[in-house]
Amino acid sequence: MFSTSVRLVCIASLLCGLSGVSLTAHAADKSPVKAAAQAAAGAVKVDNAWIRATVKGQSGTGGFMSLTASQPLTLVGFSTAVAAESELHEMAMDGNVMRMHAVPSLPLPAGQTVELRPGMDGHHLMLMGLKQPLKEGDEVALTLKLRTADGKTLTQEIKVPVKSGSMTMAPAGSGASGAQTGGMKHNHMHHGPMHEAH
Ligand SMILES: [Cu+2]
Repeated sequence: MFSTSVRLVCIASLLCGLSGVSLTAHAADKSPVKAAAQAAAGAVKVDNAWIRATVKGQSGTGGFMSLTASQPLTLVGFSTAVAAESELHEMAMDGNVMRMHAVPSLPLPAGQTVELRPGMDGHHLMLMGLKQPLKEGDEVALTLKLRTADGKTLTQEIKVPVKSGSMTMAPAGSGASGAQTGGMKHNHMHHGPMHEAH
């Protein structure tokens, strides 16, 4: 079981969506900010959203997306009917171990694309206590909770497709795996057992 107060260690990259080796700095792969023409949809533009599919017995998974706010906003959380608990998570190296931990919020500066992505120094939406398996082709309704610069709370409904764990944003670690991540194996995540460290 997951506990909100316990730091989780991501072994076998199953939970946190570590995929391949993603050492690139934020600036390096930041895509140009697209002209946010359609403002009507919501306070924040959501691109490339996906949730990692689960394997049998897996109770938590990650959600990833690019967020571009049209005004200064702070992502303060999210909710979804498919998970008992939802948190914003950040990945960080602790020695040679990749860990993820909850963060209270994530700033979304106006006009800048903030990527929630697998891998080192990335953030993700953490879905815990899943009430059902999530499989490729499913679609999950999420409600993003946002705070405006003047303290108002906004919510935004989005639909996020579920994709299999081997689907990555970064190049898969076929050639250059291992060394940079403390030797963790990057096998296809939907084949790996789930490990939970403490
Ligand atoms: Cu997480």
